[in-house]
Amino acid sequence: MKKIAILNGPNLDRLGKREPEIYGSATLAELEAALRAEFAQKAALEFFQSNHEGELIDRIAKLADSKVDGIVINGGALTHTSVALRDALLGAHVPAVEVHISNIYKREEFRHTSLTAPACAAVITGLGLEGYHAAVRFLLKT
Ligand code: CA2
Repeated sequence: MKKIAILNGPNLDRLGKREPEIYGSATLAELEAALRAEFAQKAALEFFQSNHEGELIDRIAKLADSKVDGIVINGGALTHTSVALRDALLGAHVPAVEVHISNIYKREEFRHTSLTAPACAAVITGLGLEGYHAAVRFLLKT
């Protein structure tokens, strides 16, 4: 069974608790439950959220060492700022899909640039939480 890690960056622990008009009303725990329900028997899912850039980088390195099969990453605002996160993904040599709940291209201009996207096989933006499901489905087929 393939092992897929789902990583969420800064402030995504607030999902469902603030700004439902942008990010919806489901919590991160509900997202995890929905993914576990869809992929039970199909994938071994591992979840990690951190508000700290270094913790995300450390986790990516550990996942690479443990030969994870794929990474789904919503880097939150680090997407737009973090060369270090991009380097961690590039160095991991693990297929990754970047997910954004909102459509970053319909929002402020500073969100239109993703530093991490070039380190990923694909980017899904604006599908809401369905983007995470689509990302796992894709990674299971690669
Ligand atoms: O649309 C996305 O998924 C984002 O990655 C979310 C980031 C934002 O900085 C990116 O530009 C796009 C922000 C995550 C904050 O999430 C919250 C969720 C609920 C309440 C407050 C923040």
